[in-house]
Amino acid sequence: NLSSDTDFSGIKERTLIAVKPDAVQRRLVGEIIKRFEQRGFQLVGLKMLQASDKLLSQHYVSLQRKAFYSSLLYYMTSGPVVAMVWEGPNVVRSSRLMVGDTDPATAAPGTIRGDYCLHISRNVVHASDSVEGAQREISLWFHPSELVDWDVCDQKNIYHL
Ligand code: IDP
Repeated sequence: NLSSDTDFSGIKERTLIAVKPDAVQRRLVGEIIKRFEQRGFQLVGLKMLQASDKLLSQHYVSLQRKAFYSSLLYYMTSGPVVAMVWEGPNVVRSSRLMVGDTDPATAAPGTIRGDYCLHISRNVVHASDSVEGAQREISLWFHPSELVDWDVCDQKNIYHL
């Protein structure tokens, strides 16, 4: 019985995933989307945008005193980003595991960073690191009207309810 060892209470949990400018340039958008789709998560928001300094300064507010902060903003504004909201049980924790360590040098093979990049300052993807952080980031990047609440028709094949 799956439900005895896994907590599926947060089926409607959501996270912000962003394909960073290096990954857009390297045509990795489809590859990154594919991994979340194939895992069984549900796409509820998707857009391409040129992120502003204002948005990024709010997004990375906790990093403002870091030495790499200005180069991080330069990187993140160097080209378009594809921002997505994915939904599903434990999506925040699972997507962090799928994305891998912040530093690609220690990201496990099989993770997105472990498979597609080499340097911490060009690490291809963002994933929210907590449920509260995800809610904060989703509200920064998306207007509520841009998120689509829809039913997956074969949900019983993915979740044990
Ligand atoms: P995370 O993206 O894995 O959550 P954070 O510590 O929140 O990691 O850092 C945000 C982003 O800032 C990283 O994904 C990376 O792009 C960049 N970053 C973090 N640490 C460094 C560093 O030491 N040098 C350069 N860039 C860094």
